[in-house]
Amino acid sequence: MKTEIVFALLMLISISCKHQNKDLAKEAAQQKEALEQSGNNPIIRNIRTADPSTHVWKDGKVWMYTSHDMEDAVNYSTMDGYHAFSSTDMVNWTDHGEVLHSRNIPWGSKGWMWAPTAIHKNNKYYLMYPHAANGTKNMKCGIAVSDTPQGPFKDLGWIEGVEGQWLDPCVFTDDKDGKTYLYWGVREPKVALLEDNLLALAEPPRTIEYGSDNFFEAIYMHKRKGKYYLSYNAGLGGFYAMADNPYGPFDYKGAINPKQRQDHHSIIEYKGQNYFFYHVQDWNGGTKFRRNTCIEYLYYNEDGTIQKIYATKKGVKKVTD
Ligand code: FUB
Repeated sequence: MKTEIVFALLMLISISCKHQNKDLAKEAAQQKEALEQSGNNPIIRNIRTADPSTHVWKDGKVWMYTSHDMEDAVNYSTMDGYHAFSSTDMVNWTDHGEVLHSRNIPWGSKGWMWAPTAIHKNNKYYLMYPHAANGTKNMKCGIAVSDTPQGPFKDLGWIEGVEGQWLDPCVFTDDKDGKTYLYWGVREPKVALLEDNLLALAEPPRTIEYGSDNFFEAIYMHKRKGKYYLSYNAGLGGFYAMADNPYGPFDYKGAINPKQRQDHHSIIEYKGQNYFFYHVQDWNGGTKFRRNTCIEYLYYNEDGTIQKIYATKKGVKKVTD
């Protein structure tokens, strides 16, 4: 009799453990699913943001300038201004509001405020931006200045010699000699040294050799351990090439984030970790005209090449000091 009771008790314990294990597994799966759905990407949710240009300025914060997609957009013409955001932990972002609007650009059309780029130089903060000139769809490269990273930015006109159907400028200062270069172009990447005051090109533009023919738009330049990385959108995904100087020729390296509907991106190191900023088109009713900015970790291989990156809902974790 006693043995039967003990056996029955053991059976009960075993059944209850099995249930508990099942419950725990179910809970873990639910948590995983919830995390996937409500992870940290996209990082900005109060408005639609695209084309992130990201920087670590001298206040030690990450500053991000984005273009602004409208909720009812059916093309890119209604993008009418830039927003500035800052963060110290990659998860909590302060929206500093609109820092430049098309109404404040006397030479420009309403809307058409496309992918911006930014730089800190000569103790000022500058935005450079592709914008349609008055009454046309022809884009020029505007330049605006502010004493503070959060703006507002004041338009200073445009940079002569940088024009096109669209441009996607990227401004870059070489830490080797403090020289600043402007990269831009659609289907054909271009580069030119800028004057020290940034208001004009200091030389005729050069076409960049990058070892492939898949360049489309959204050029980006960054430097790490003496190597220059030219990255861009090739239509479906970001690709890159490396060189030992800012002009190239660059050595083609292939995809960063293959087969993904992403065009503009920027890359920074913050508190010892590398990050890839980009935008997606599929969040909460998103489209190619209603985009949202996201972040992923970026890792380099020993030889300096970049490991492939895939878009996640999870994004990146909060940085602690
Ligand atoms: O985001 C607005 C414009 O769309 C960009 O400047 C172009 O590259 C295109 O992606």
